[in-house]
Amino acid sequence: MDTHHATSHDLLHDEAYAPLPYSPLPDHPVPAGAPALGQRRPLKVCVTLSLMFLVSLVSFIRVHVTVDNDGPSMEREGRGVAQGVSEKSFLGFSGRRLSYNWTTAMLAWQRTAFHFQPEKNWMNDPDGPLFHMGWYHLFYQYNPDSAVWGNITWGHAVSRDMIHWLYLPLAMVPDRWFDLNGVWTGSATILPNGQIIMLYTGDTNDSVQVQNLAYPANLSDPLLLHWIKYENNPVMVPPAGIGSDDFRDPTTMWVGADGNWRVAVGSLVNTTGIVLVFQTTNFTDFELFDGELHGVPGTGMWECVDFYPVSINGVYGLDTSAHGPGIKHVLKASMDDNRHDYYALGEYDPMTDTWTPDDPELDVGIGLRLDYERYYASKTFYDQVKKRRILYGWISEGDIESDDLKKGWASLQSIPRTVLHDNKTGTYLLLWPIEEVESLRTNSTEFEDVLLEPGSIVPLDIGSASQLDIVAEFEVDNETLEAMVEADVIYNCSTSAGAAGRGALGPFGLLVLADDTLSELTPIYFYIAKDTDGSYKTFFCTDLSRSSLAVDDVDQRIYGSIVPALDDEKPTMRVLVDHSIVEGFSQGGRSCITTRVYPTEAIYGAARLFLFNNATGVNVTASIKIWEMASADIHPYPLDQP
Ligand code: DQQ
Repeated sequence: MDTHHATSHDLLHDEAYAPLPYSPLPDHPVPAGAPALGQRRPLKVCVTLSLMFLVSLVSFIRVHVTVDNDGPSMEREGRGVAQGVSEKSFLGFSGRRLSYNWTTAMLAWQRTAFHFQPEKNWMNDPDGPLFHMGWYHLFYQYNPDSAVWGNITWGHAVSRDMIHWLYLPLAMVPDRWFDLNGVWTGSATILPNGQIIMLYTGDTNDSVQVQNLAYPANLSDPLLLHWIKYENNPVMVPPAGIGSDDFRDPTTMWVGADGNWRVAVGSLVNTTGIVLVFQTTNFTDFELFDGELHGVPGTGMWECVDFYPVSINGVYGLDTSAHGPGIKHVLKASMDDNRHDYYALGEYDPMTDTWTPDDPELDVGIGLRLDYERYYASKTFYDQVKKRRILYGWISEGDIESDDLKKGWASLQSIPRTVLHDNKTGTYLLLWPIEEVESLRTNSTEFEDVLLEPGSIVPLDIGSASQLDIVAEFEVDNETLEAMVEADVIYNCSTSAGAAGRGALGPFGLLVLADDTLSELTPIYFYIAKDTDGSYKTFFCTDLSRSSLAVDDVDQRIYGSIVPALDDEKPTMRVLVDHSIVEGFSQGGRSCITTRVYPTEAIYGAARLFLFNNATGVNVTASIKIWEMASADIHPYPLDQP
């Protein structure tokens, strides 16, 4: 492994500010010991962001005018909604469904190198993840026929490490009356005797959502190739008062205080999202409990509920049935109304089978999110080998459906994330890419103490930047910070002008998937707001408004949230770039932002990485380490070979 080191002195110098428009400065002598930063292109470039601001403003206005002219796209109904599940595609902003003139090479670049995706066609929710006889199994919502949602079956793949994958034949297809309109989402439970119980939602021949039981035909098959659907399915039907299309996505089961097994199912009453709980002793007969595990008025239908314990001070994950002192329970639900995954920490009472949030203001659907952009229908499982809880999430496309049909595939799974209780805040979870992804790290380059003056951009000459693992730490000049009386008290990532909007203490961070001329760039950044009482808020945001020149086809919004950066913490981020996906994690995984990015210029060898500071009033110092990432090995399992 090759590691380079550079310092701010290597990158910045007196000629830091270039004239507009952006034009890299001519090359300079490279200080002894510095990396070969200038070999591929000019070395020391630091330009004002004024141009960036103007260009952004123009494109920002253009995007918003488009929305105003044509009406918000979400008013139009797309795939899934009529069938009783949430919208499955990005509908575009214009409503005109214009398609950019993509070249084959542009579309080919969008396919990822180390994220799980099927060989072709449509995928959505992760289903029934589990570990069995040496293999991690992933099932997923899959359309074998097309790159759009429909004809939903269970795709199946196995992996030794959740990074390199082998595709297996379809696990379950819609072939019985109780799932004829789709083998929808479900979860696995491994019983103490090793039996595997799979509960899933079937959309029946009459479009009623029911819960079905399936189990492996041969438990001693490590690949779990064949699945038997229980003959007398369904095992749960919509109870009285519950709509036939508001009853879906059973969780992994857990053992209650009486020794019986429980399962939770998401539902809706009026506009209140709720979780129903059933109990069973034999996995074929289920009895509905009176009342609900929990519900939150006004949040709409809860899809893909997940319910699991976390250890308050532990470093390990917990089996789903664990409860007692030192344990909190996470309740997560996917909001059908806004298609975001919300979670809350709280107390599970095993005697009443109810759950109460620690903070009612941070309740499910109104408080914290697992991720602040494109991340939905997520599901955890307990990895009994490494004693950790692992989270998968469905990453949908942020381009229009006709583009997906052109490229022949749609959607990814996130890099699996470990889930831990954040002991420092006590209110957050920490989500972090599984350690196995680090096995793909190859050449690394490190830049220490890079000074980012207000209005500067610093190119990081690391070669092509389409597959990266980046770890960055920022330090804001403390004297200026302390002296500042007030700055942007009411900041909000989504309603801000994005990375082009200049404040006293932000934005600063990274530009990923940018080209040399900055015609396309995706900023992922911090923004600090300071109140008159001396308190700070740190925001972690990403700005898609200039991520692609294909403006009519792709999502161009600005996303993000507050992330607690505690007194002894500097703003830190980790970013995984893998072609059309960028996964960002700040403060050790307290806040995550996953975006889909579709550049037309910043692709292949033209994709670049920059540091920037667009604050007006503060110097920022950055230390950053960047690894190139190898591709994962993802191909069909050689079933015909011995
Ligand atoms: N996807 C499945 C449903 C679930 C939805 C259908 C969430 O079971 O509610 O493909 O994306």
